Amino acid sequence: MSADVHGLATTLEGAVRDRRAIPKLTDGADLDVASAYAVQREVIERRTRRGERLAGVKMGFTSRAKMVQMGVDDVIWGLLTDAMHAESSVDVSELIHPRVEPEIVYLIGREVRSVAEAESCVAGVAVGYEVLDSRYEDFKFTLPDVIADNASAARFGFGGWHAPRDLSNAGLLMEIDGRPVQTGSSAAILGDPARSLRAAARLALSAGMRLEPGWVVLAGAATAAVPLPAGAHVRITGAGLGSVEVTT
Ligand code: OOG
Repeated sequence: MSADVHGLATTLEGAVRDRRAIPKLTDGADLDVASAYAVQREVIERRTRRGERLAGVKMGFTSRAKMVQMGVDDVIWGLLTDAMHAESSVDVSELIHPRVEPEIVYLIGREVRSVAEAESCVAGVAVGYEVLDSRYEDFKFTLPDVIADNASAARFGFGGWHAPRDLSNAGLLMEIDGRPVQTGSSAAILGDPARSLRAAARLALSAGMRLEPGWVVLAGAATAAVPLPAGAHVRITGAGLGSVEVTT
């Protein structure tokens, strides 16, 4: 691992602080997937040292629509902190060029000690949203770039919790200002978002972590992401899961 993990973490933090997109890291540095995860971890550890708490994980590139949109073809993860949890409004002036996408969200009720028990550790499911804000110019990146950038994670929210259930084919609708902008099915998430949950458990275990009680797992978008302007009212509805609304 020859990448300057600390220097690259500082570069990414600078983009967040200045709300200014930067050229992708691989333009100037040799970055493989392992070093990219080390950069991601460093940025998150700096946040937790400043008092933020880990709140869960997000999965990325779990759907064909997203892989095609972003030109990437591997499942990745990012780490969420409580400061990214947005409840019902997002101040887009704090972000660079935000996009929003619908999500299936799992609530972890019990520590996940193995991939096999992941589903039995779920306490609830909800429909949610994720606001992505790539720190790179034009949302253009390679796989190591987006991993280092915590899978573009910026803000997230979710609706009311429902009892765990089969989500292998739940319809999802995203509306902005009352206009439908994306429709899809949870089946687009690796065929069943439960697979994404198991992948999250596997990635956590291989990183020496465990999904913890109270954490959320964002299973990944079922549709492409759309630009999120100021003054917007977004509603995401999931069949049988109610809806979640967010204003900007
Ligand atoms: C990376 C994040 C991808 C998803 O749901 O696939 C992601 C990006 O597109 O900027 O969160």
